[in-house]
Amino acid sequence: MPSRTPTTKGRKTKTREQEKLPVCPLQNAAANNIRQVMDAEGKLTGDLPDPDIPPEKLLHMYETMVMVRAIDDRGWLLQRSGRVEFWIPHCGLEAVHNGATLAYEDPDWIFMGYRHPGVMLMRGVPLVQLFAQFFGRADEPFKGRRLPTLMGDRRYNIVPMTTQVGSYIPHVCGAAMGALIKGHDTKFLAIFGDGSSSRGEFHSGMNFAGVHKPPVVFICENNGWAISTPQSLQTGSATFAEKGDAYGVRNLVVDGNDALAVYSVVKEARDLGPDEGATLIEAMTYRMGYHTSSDNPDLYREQAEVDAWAAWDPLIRLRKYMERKKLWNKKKEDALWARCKEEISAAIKEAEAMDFPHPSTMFDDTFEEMTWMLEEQKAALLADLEDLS
Ligand SMILES: Cc1ncc(C[n+]2csc(CCOP(=O)(O)OP(=O)(O)O)c2C)c(N)n1
Repeated sequence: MPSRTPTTKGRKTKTREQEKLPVCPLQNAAANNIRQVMDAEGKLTGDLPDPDIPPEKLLHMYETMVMVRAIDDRGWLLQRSGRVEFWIPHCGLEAVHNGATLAYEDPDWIFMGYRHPGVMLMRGVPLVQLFAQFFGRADEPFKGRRLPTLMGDRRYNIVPMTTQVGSYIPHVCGAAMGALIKGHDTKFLAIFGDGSSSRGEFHSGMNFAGVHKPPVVFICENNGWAISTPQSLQTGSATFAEKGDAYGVRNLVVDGNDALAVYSVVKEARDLGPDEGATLIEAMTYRMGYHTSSDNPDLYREQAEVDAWAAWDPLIRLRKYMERKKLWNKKKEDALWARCKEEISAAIKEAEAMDFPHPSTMFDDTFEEMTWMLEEQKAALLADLEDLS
């Protein structure tokens, strides 16, 4: 785990009761009804069967997970050194979005959140395109006009998230319903955070899904926190998954740090027949890093909690599983990390050399024909820029 996990500085003294709390629910997965393939050491638990993913697919997923971790490490440094405006960390969340993407076929549509760069990489989006987005350069699908890590690309059937959390839950329902009505067999996946479950859109979407049965898998990535709001202040329910019961939506909780378990339950849900409808999967995981580069988690969470989750690192578990299968070893691991770092450096060099968008392009792509108000504002901006030059 990277060194930027919160320090102990300024922490409150814990009570004895807090000291004794089992802070990582994955330790008691069976008792908590959290579906698992492997334990912390990558050994089969006997709960879900080993999905026996073909080696080339498994390696593709693992290599992408490592790349995603390496991107997070570098992205943080780029933000701290002023080269990237903002950063949304995703360390610790690699198993959820990479495992889920592997369970989907390329023609399927994925509605992603802001902590899921592996969705793009698993689908074959070039690394330099990701960095062009992080650096706000003009030559990327959003023309340099979105916050770093708010990614997507319709050429790869990946829908970018709107910054309003949860707002895309009804959108995915509508898109899936459209496909169903047209008789397409395209499937849909949406990944959102636990904080989204407090939005009206979550409830509208679940109600729609229960009634109309669109082919959607909803993943509620429960990473413990929504900025500084813990699960206990987000919901009075024991799980986020069980909210599906109220709407007639099939639901379950999976170990979100177990890429094999995520793959298994998402694949099963994706492949359900047309009459079986949607599934709500709560992926139990943990945001190891800061909420964003503007956050300080030292102020609201305990280091003991972070440490307990570090023992369930999704990369280490999958690596140990692959070592047992004789698919992986230390030499390959070292070579992979070196390759990822090199490829990232090359992508940064290429992306930083690209042009920024012209400020006036902020008015483009809003209306087919620009309104008179926007025309006026654009003219005023151009005049100001002229004065400054
Ligand atoms: C509708 C809306 N309200 C508030 C915010 C501000 N905000 C940004 S991220 C965030 C927390 C979201 O938590 P969660 O859905 O659990 O996702 P996480 O960031 O933990 O991955 C909030 C409240 C927002 N983006 N959209």
